[in-house]
Amino acid sequence: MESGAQLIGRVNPAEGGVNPVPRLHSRGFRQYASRLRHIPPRPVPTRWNGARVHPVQTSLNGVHTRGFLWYGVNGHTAPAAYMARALALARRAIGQTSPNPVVGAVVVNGGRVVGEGYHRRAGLPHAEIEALRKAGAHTHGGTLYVTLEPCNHAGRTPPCCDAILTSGISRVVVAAKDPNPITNGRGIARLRRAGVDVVTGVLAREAAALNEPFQKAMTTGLPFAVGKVGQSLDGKIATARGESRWITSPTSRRLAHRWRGRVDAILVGVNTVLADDPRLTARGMSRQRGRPVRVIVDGHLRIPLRARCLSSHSPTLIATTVSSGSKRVRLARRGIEILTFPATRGRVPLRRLFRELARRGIQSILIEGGGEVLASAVAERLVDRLVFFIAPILIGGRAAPGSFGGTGVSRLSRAIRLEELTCTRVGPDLCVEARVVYP
Ligand code: AOF
Ligand code: ZN
Repeated sequence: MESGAQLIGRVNPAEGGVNPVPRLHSRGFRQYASRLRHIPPRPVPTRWNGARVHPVQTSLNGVHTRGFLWYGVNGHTAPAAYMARALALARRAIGQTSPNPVVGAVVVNGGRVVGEGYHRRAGLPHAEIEALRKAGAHTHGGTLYVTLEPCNHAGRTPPCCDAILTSGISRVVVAAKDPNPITNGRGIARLRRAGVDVVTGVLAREAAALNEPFQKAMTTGLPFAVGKVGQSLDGKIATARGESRWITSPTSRRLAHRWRGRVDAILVGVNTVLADDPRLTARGMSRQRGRPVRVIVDGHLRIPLRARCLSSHSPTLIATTVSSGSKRVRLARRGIEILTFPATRGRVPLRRLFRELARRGIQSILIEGGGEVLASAVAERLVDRLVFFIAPILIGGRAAPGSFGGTGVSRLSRAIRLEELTCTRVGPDLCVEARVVYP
């Protein structure tokens, strides 16, 4: 599944002059590429709803897919094509809707798109409502394509199922089930009971991938976390003297910066604040208010009061184990929120912190280092994906820190494995992205 890619965005030539041609010829990449080539095409129907259809190859959000999008002849368009449109609409709101999912919807009647819409922000109408409103009087007997199962509960907005039933829509095509326990199949069941023809599973994988943070938060109470590393080819994140700016190229850094625009929070350890003094903002990105939240893990409150991440641009949260002191008071006076946890082996218990963040509606986190925080987050099984920007330089030195600190694993059999590896060239650097598999 191209999941993390949805969250952090594929490396895309349109996004900051990234080299579009993967020039990697490592064994891993060759194996990956040949695996892709050997995926057998999925069986695609040649008829749908009485119309002859033919398969096409296409690319969704830069992710090459095959065999699932097909256009009909005789003026008919197959459901996956409308669903692809609904997914494209949903993508417009990535980074804007939390704690809600991104959702898109299209209303089709008589072979024509008569309305479309997407969920713009929590508290605003759901995607179906937007699309039905646009369709106006043309909903009767029509088909609604929606990327997430319609809700059947009154939350910040009334149940979408009610609006669908009143509108006279006769068929609803759903991509993915809503993982929210309050819906989870109930929306589909309600529509069916009322006599609506409900088709499920159209582009389900793509739709689920789009809302992986929402899915993880709903089902586990933890945010979806992506660890980002900028390192030399020999795995170092600074020299032995502590110099770390800059190892990777401006192109890589620009790309990484864009990802800040898509997550609910950016998390770093205090060592990164002391070494790099980053601002940790998503400058120039249109964002939901108060996002991304900056989270600093600082067990002993070592953060300098003049650190740039304490500026008022976006909210900052410090996770610590220090329960009193004048620094606490001064930080609090400046509006910095401090979360205090009982120390676990002298450190902030990250799992407890992550639970608290999810409780506050933070569903996606970009962990930007350093090596100690990343190692702890991986050791606590909190990291879902990793992205490495690897600069073609060697730093060396026994005392130079590596991208993962901590104590490491004692046996190779306990090594953390990475799956679904992709390698791309980003300017002069390599970008390796993968899913973390815990033993
Ligand atoms: C839909 N269409 O566009 C979205 C849905 O508080 P509310 O009323 O906004 O409800 C939020 C929940 O509704 C959210 O957790 C998810 O289960 C569902 N989101 N459902 O039918 C939409 N955004
Ligand atoms: Zn709804």
